[in-house]
Amino acid sequence: MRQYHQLPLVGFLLFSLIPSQLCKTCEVSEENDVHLNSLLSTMTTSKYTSGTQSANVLLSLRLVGIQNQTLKQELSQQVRSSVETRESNLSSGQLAMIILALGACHSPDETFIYDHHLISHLENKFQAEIENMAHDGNLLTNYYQVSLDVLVLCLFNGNYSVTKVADLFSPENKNYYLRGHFSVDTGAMAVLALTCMKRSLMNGNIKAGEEDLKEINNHIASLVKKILSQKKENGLIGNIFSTGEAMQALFVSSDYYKESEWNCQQTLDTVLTEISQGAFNIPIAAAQILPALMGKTYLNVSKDSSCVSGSGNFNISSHVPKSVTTPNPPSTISVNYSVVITKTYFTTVTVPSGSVFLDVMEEAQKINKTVFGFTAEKSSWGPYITSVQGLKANNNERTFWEILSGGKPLSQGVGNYVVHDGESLEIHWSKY
Ligand code: B12
Ligand SMILES: *[C@@H]1O[C@H](CO)[C@@H](O)[C@H](O)[C@H]1NC(C)=O
Ligand SMILES: *[C@@H]1O[C@H](CO)[C@@H](O)[C@H](O)[C@H]1NC(C)=O
Ligand SMILES: *[C@@H]1O[C@H](CO)[C@@H](O)[C@H](O)[C@H]1NC(C)=O
Ligand SMILES: *[C@@H]1O[C@H](CO)[C@@H](O)[C@H](O)[C@H]1NC(C)=O
Ligand SMILES: *[C@@H]1O[C@H](CO)[C@@H](O)[C@H](O)[C@H]1NC(C)=O
Ligand SMILES: *[C@@H]1O[C@H](CO)[C@@H](O)[C@H](O)[C@H]1NC(C)=O
Ligand SMILES: *[C@@H]1O[C@H](CO)[C@@H](O)[C@H](O)[C@H]1NC(C)=O
Repeated sequence: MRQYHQLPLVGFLLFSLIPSQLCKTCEVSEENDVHLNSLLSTMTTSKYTSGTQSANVLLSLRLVGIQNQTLKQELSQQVRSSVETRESNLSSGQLAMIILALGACHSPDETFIYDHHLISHLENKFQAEIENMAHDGNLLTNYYQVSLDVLVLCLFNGNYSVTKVADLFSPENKNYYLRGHFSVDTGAMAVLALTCMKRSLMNGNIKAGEEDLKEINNHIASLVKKILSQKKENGLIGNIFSTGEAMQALFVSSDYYKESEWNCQQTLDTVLTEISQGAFNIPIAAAQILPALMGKTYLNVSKDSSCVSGSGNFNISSHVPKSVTTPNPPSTISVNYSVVITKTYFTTVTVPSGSVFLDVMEEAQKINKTVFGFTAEKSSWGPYITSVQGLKANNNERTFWEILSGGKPLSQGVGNYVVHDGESLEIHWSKY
């Protein structure tokens, strides 16, 4: 039971650091701290293959003040080399996330940002997004990334037009919606960006008309309402993977809702239960939930804060709760796999138990390459399906390959979703 000795420290830190107006009743209690250790252990033991993934994790570790220098050095090195090898190919949001991670606190990485003119590169990439939007109503990427852009330009004193941003972020814009549903992740990132702008305006750091401030206030109010409307019975907001970002948005916007409208403790309890069931078993998922659990938000990024004297000065335990294994699972399972374009193509695929969606796709591809052939790209969340039967997803046309089970969209990607015997899996040519 040695690994539990640091628990009271974390409880104490959380209690003393979360300002009371933020999240009054949210406190990770002692017996639950082991769940935070499992998040840290996921981030510590993973192999990092994408710059964005490393940046998300580095940002998270720096925000909560994790002390593992070796890990932070490694991540910082990967993030910097992703800039050096492919700066011009990074999307606007990828570059924004990289700047956020490198500049999260006062460290030598800050020099890298300025030596490589990353802020002015971001200004240009953001400008290109706006121009594409004016041209055909679509961004080069998505609203989540443009929100990241604005957040970073705001935090790092980049140049942007407040009026243009205020217009762009109108809550009625279709880009907040994916597949006809309000995207909580996107709305939350927009609230963080707008709140940063609002604070800069109020501090006099940037100048803008009275009208702009009013518009920004209205946008925040409306987005907060939409985020809260996605609150589920168990306290999750959107789904489990958007909840951390929604919590961050709600922390910084407490003036826009009544205390009775959000039970933070209930949300926190459900998240902790999900953590213990292994829901955040990939590093980027762990990275996106951790700051909120420690009462931190991306607005706490500051070049004035020290990288070494962090708050989460606790020991990482490698102890991970064992997941319950079902007794004698069948050694192979069969699923029905379909590709749906306008016509449906299907087959039965047999895979070892414990296989993921991607394994099924690979088996099907062996059966008939013409019908089930596909391509995937590595991304920060794992493999992303880019084409099936040669038909490619396209941002400008808002098309993508959607994955479903039993007719319901999955909330994990093909590399992580573990399939079950008798399941009906589908990959659908869809629009978002
Ligand atoms: C925008 C978005 C999309 C867009 C991406 C295209 C576009 N126009 O940008 C669309 C709508 C197509 C999409 C699709 C899917 N998405 Co999505 N998406 C997002 C969102 C809101 C922002 C991503 C982003 O730009 N990040 C910032 C940039 C800087 O990072 P990036 O790594 O360069 O971003 C790229 C990848 O994230 C990739 N991507 C987007 N979604 C997903 C999902 C998976 C599993 C993978 C591997 C990659 C991937 O597209 C981004 C742009 O190129 C995130 C929210 C979040 N919290 O991250 C969800 C999110 C990543 N998506 C998610 C999911 C589940 C999916 C789908 C699997 C849904 C489905 N049932 O089909 C599919 C992917 C299927 C496939 N083909 O492999 C989950 C992932 C959870 C998890 N544990 O894996 C998230 C976290 C949303 C959530 N709260 O549930 N998505
Ligand atoms: C720090 O991170 C490294 C990986 O970079 C890992 O090998 C090591 O165990 C971590 N240290 C602790 C105390 O967790
Ligand atoms: C950028 O992407 C293009 C097309 O994907 C590729 O040909 C080129 O080599 C890439 N450049 C860099 C610097 O990564
Ligand atoms: C700032 O950006 C605006 C356009 O958004 C541009 O007109 C202006 O010249 C820029 N100012 C500086 C100092 O770069
Ligand atoms: C984080 O930011 C909030 C305001 O957004 C502030 O009240 C709080 O003091 C900050 N916390 C730390 C530890 O910097
Ligand atoms: C972490 O663990 C080491 C060895 O177990 C101990 O010496 C150290 O004091 C601990 N640090 C904290 C902050 O608990
Ligand atoms: C598999 O799925 C297809 C398409 O949904 C359906 O028509 C077919 O009946 C299913 N086959 C089995 C064996 O369930
Ligand atoms: C693959 O499926 C298509 C369409 O059902 C069929 O025409 C073709 O002969 C199949 N190819 C092989 C190698 O089975």
